[in-house]
Order: sequence, then C-alpha cells, then structure tokens
Amino acid sequence: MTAFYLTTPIYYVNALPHLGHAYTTIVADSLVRFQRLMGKDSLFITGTDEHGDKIVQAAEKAGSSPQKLADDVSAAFRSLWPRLDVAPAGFVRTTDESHKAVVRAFLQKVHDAGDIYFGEYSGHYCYGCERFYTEKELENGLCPQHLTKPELISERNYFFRMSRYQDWLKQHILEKPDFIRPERYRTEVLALLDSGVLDDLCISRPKSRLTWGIELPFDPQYVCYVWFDALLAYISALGGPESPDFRRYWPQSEHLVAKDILKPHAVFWPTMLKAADLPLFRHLNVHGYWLVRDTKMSKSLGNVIAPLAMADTFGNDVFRYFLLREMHFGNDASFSEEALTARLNADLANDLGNLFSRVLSMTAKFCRSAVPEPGPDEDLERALKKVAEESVSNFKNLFSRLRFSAALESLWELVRALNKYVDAAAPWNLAKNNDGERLGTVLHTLLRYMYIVAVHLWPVMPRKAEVMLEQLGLPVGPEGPSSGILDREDLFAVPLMPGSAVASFSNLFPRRDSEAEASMPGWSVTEEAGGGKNNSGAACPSADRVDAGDPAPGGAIEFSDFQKLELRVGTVTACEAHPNADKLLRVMVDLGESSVRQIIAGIAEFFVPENIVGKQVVVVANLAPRKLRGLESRGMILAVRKDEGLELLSVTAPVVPGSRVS
Ligand code: ME8
Repeated sequence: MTAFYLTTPIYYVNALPHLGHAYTTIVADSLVRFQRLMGKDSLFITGTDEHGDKIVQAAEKAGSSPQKLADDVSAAFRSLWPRLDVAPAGFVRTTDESHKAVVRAFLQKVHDAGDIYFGEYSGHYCYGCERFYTEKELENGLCPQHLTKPELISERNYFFRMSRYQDWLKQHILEKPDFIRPERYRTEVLALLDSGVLDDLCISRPKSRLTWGIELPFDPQYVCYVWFDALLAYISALGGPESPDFRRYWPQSEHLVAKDILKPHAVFWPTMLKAADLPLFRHLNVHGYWLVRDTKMSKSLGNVIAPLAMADTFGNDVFRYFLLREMHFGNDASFSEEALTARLNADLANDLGNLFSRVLSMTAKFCRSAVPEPGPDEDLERALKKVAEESVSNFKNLFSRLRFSAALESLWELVRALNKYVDAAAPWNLAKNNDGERLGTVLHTLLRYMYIVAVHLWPVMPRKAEVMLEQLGLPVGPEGPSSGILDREDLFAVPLMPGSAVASFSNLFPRRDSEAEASMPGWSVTEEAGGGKNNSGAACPSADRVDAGDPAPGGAIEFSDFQKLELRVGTVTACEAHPNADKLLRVMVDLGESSVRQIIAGIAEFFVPENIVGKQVVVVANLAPRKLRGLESRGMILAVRKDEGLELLSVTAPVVPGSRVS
C-alpha cells in the first residue's frame, strides 16, 4: 500500500489555538481521511513549538515559567483536536526528549560535514520574529512583520552554510514544478532566490541571552535557534531518520503551512535536509490567511475566532465543510458568521439536507422505508449517471490537488442534479399512477447516489457522513468507509439490497436564521394578540399575530390584496413533533420546488404526526420565513375549526404538488 505522510506546522505555545490553527489542522485531517479512502496508508502529525525568546517573553507576561506555559498551551492544542474530530497520528512537543535527541544528532551531523561554522554577526534582531533582519529587509527601519524597531545586536554565533545551496535549491524548484504549490508561492520563492545572495543562517543563541532551547552538542554555551529545532519535528515525529517509519513514510511526505512561514519551509528546510544528506519532502502546500471581515485576526483587535465556539454553535461538520468550501486554497478568505450561516442554509440544509429528507420520506411513504427493487434505466438515469461519474472523478482529482473548494463544488453538481432528478421523475406521480416498477427505479437510483455522495463527504464531514450512511442502512464504524473505496473500479456498484431498511426521516442540517431568531423574543404559539385561542382558520402559528397594520377580522380587503397571497397545494412528506415546543409540529411539505419546505404549525394538539404524512394541504407559500422556537417556518398551512378540533384544508382529488389555488 502506498504511504502518505502529512504535517501541519508545529504551533507556538505563546497563544491559544485559533481559527487559523484549526483550519490547517482540519485540512490535514480531511486530506489524510481522503487519501485513506483512496487506498493509501495515510497519517498526519501536528504538535507544539515550545522553545525560544517568544515563549520566554510570553511566559514572563503571563507570570508563568516557559515550561508551565508550554505544558498548559500544548495541552490546550492537544485536547482541541479530538473535539474537532481531528485525529493526528502523532503529537510532537519540541521539549520532548526524543525530539531533542533528533535535533542534537542532526546538528552534529551537519557540523561534522563542515556546514556549520562559528563567526561574528551583527544585525537587526527582532524578538517577535526571532531572527536577524538585513538593512534591506527593514521597512523604514522597522520589522516588516511587527512594525517594531529591531535591536542592533553584535555577537559570536554558529552559522549554517545555507548560501552554499542556493543554486541547487533553485534548480530543484525549477525541475519539480509542484514542489511548492500553489504556483504563486513557487514564484515567490524563485523570486526570492533570484533577488540576491542567500545569507547563511544564524542557528545559535548564546546562553547568556537565552537558555530556553536545545543545547548545541558541540558547544554547551549555546542553544539552538528555534527554527532549526522546530522543523526537525517533522522527522522526530516518525522516530528520527534511522527509524522504519521514516523509511516508510518520509519519501511520501508533504507539508501544510500558511504563507506566513513560507521562507523557513521553502528555503531553510530543504537546504537543511540536503546538508544532512536526507531526502527532501515531496510537496510544500501553502495556503492563504483567514481574515475576519477582511481584517487580520489579532488579539489587539479582539477578533480572534475561537474554533470551538464556532464548532459548538454550528456543529463540527458544518464548521469543517465551511472552512474547506469557503477558502480557495492558496488565497486569503474572509470569515464571518453570516457567511457560515449562508453556506449552512444554502449548500447543506437546502441542497443536501433536503435531498435526504425528501427521498427518505418518499421511500417511507411509498415503499414502507424498504429499498425498492429497481427496474431498467431510462434516459433520466443515463443522464444522471453521466453527471455522477464526472462529478466524482473531478472531486477526486481536485481534492488530491488540495483544491477543496472546487472539489466540493463539483460534488454539489451531483447533489443538485439529484434534486432536479426528483422533480423531473416526480415519484409522487408514479405512486399515484401505480407505476411501481418505475417508482422503484427512481427511488433506488436516488438512494444509490446518496450513498456515493455520503462516502465522498466522509473526509470533510465524518460524523454527518456516518449519519447519512446509517440512514441509508449502510452504517460504517468510526474508521469510516473501507480503505480504497474511492479508487475502486466498481465504486458505483453500491451494496444496496432491495428490501433492506432505510430511515423514514432525516433532518441532517437544520437551517439557521439568526436575525429572525433575534427579532422574535418570547414569541408564544398559543397566545395571539387578543389573548385566547386563534380561530382565524390558520393551522400555522406564524399567522396568528394581528399587527397594527392588519385589516380587522372580517374587514374587507381589495382584490389586489388577495392577489398578493400565493396559495398552493402541497403534499406532506414528513411530520414530527417540534423538539422544543409541545404545541408545534414540524411539517415537511412538497410544493413541487427543488426542495421540500419546512413549516412549523401550531396543530400538535389536534393531529398525530404520522397521520398527516401523505395528505395534501393548502399552504400560504409566500409568507416571509420566521423562526419558531429555533426552527425556521417557510409558509403556513391552512385549517378550519371544527367543534373542538381542527380540519386541514385540502382538495377533493389529488393534484400535482405546487398547484396554485386561485
Ligand atoms: O509559525 N489563517 O507557529 P504559529 C490561516 N511555530 N492559517 C493561520 C492563520 C490565519 N490567519 N494564523 C495562523 C509557527 N495560521 C511556527 C511553525 S513549523 C516547524 C513551526 C496557521 O503558531 C497556519 O498554518 O505561528 C500558519 O502557518 C500557522 O498557523 C502558524 O502557527
């Protein structure tokens, strides 16, 4: 089995994990899950970078010691990952003894080979960046990253002969076009190598100035520069260059970083490996920055996004989907709760969630939730197959090249085609006309492709994909679908057995409408404006309010007022109790649109939910959406009072869902 080894940066312990760290690590997790489904023996590692001035200063500021700070923050990173369903195979701390041993051996080897020398250096040192800047690199005399004045330091130090490898590195990048990707970062590194002579790298700090680091094996008066230490975590995570895991995984290694640490990864790291006579990694994958409403995230601006808060609000899977879908890998992206809500409502609730909801409720209604026997394919199925094959082939191709957003967009072409197929094949008409064979073909086809969608989504949304597969009667364990499944020739030969049970109801992605929620504090279902019970004849509570501008009950309205009303007949495809309100039912109504509507109706005391499924009802279809006890209602079902009960308005003979009442 081919191996696949991926690393995230080894994060500094001077700050708690934020959205940026979560993004890189979620990408790593998704990519490794994807490669596993492609049949590779895949793993990724992450960890914490704990040495250096930056950490000493942060500890001082926090009134702590570097060790205590490192212990606390490292633990915060480590415990975050499982909560985001991120499963690294290893977690390196640069203060681990095993890591220190790898660093010392590496330093000794490069020193013995003559690529580390002792010399005098004076330069502009920025403590924030932990590096010297040349005159040329400063902007108006200030560090370009921190906009602070660097200190002029002159001291004797150890240097790595990096300049020696400049031409070799350039040649390597030219020969391997995807060594650094996307292209814009490759171009940036080539421009840097072309702009002048590469300086040698100062790789030590005298203990008189800094003790919090790994002591140089050839001079106890010095500790190692933090980058020369941290980059080696990618190797120490595998047990060092002599280990079997190194031999197995290193030839297939890839790194994942953001643009902020391009130079250490694209210049320091390959030259270090070359000097130590170790093979290079295969790819350096560089992504852009998450901005918050187009502004850089920063503590001082108070806009640092805590990943857990977002994952708690939206759910892990929605959060993961959003991050991969919204950022075009390589470019910056803007984070906002509105953007997250929009993706949730459009892609997940409307497209994917509704597909599952409507197909499973139709299978419940027409086939008692048993997978039907398929008949022969017709043109509609042949066209769908073409879309599906193209969609998943593009998905795989794009995902493996880290073009996650485009890959998901490509998978959504299939999701949207499936919704259109429902509309075109109109299973409700087939049921009405007793065309059992064709109905079986249509529902079977839908269930099969829903399985294909769920399997492809597992790397991005593992928990939701597991629920989808369970709903389809094809559950998988926490390890997910079987390794290599996406690479199989017979991917489309889905193991759906006619007669096996599927779920009768699905509500994968409840919509969110924060504005509507906020605008309706204390809204009560049972109390209308005038007090007592509603007797307006409306079954949906969203019409119960009598606003100041409403005509008085019984008052005349103009014909043009009536024309504003869009009344349509719809078929109830599913119904259940509202999770947070005794008097409400959550009714799913098929109005012949691309997706089924959710209507929250105050009729729970009059109806058993199952008894409404399959009925045709009259719906006010153009009512503005409102949120009722946390669920969005998109319309109103009409009813009429009868004695102590309620009758739903209906038609005397079945009509096509969506037919207009006029
Ligand atoms: O640089 N958008 O650690 P670090 C996207 N210890 N990703 C972001 C981001 C943002 N706004 N902010 C941070 C270090 N990241 C070194 C690395 S590796 C041997 C040593 C992510 O804690 C992104 O992956 O500053 C970035 O490269 C990394 O966090 C920097 O993490």
